[in-house]
Amino acid sequence: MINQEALWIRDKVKAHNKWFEECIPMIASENLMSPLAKEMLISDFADRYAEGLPGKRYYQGNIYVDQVESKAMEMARELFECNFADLRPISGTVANMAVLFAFAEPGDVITTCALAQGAHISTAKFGAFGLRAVESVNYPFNESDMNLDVDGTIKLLNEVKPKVAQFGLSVFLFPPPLKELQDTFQEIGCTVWYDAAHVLGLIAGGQFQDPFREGVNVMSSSTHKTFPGPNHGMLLGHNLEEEQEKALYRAVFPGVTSSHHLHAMAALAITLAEQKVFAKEYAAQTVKNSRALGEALYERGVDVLCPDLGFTRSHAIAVDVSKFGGGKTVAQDLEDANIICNKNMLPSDTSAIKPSGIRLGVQELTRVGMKESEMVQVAELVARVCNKDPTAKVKEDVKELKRNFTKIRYCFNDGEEAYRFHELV
Ligand code: DSN
Repeated sequence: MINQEALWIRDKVKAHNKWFEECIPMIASENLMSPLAKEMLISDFADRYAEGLPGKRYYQGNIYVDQVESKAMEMARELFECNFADLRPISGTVANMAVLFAFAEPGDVITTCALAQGAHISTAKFGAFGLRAVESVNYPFNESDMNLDVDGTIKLLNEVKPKVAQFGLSVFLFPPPLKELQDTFQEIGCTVWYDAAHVLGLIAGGQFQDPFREGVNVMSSSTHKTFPGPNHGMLLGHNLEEEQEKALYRAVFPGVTSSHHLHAMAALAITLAEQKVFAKEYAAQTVKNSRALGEALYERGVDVLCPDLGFTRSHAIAVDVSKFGGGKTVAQDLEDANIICNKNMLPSDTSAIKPSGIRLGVQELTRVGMKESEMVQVAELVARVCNKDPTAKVKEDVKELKRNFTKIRYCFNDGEEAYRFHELV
């Protein structure tokens, strides 16, 4: 027996699966989990509780949970070549809150980027930074190369002497110049915090930058963007003092989590095991694809930012679509053509509601096997929408292109259907 409401919900979710199979998904913060990782989400771990660290729990029943979590912590330390890992934050923002609670008191100064420069919402006064009541100060930023102004940043750091210097963006095109800032970090004795959410998979694969070898003390992250794991979070640290490690553990539990979504933690453990094998190849292809997409769009008269710098060194590109009606209009038109992306503020924008840009990420298209030649086809489809080709017509061509790219790659179940709905009844 199954009632109408349950059937209705199920049909909607199935319809979503089918729709995404026929879409070109380019939200830069999403990805597809491997089937092996997804299996963990419907395991009995989903129904259980664990509080505290493996071996020091407040509940019984965690014999296997402890083994999985300990192994996952070990794999995370190995993959990111660091000596601290905590896999309990249930999202990237929760990981960020844990860092704030561990390393800053209300009133402390934290340096960070501004939202219009691509910073994450949690760094805003109305986000997690505001909840912790820290005083945030923004770095000087060069719009032309979408990166920090090195001399200005050194000057600012010396002036405000932050307790914590925070880096990492949601429009994360180029690595921040950490090496150039390393001496200043040492001189002022600040904690260096890197929000790796967007680029975690690239770092795992040896692309973009190596934060722990460039002066970073603590890295917070979500685990489902370029790192193709579950919707979850993670903290990593290197050469922290014992008191700092304890402060992070305490901030995670009982600070900002109770139980920590054990099924997602197990899915993250599987993804770590897979990424030890596939991260290098996947990350390299992802970056090649985003640069190819930038080039092909630019050649078609679409204003991709930073042409002189090869558009990007990550999975994402930023595009100024003001001449085509602005980010809101173009993102909606693209959705009507089954191309999914988000409107995005560019540095010169003042309104988050009516921004002039869109952000395009290629990590999911790479995950289903697309390479540089397909990026040219995707660019052509995006350019046609920008130039007001009827969306219904473009949509048919989107479906045709996607038909050959519905299988998951760079994981142990290579070639299995990526958008499959697991039928239970
Ligand atoms: N807001 C997400 C993004 O799309 O970048 C990150 O949490």
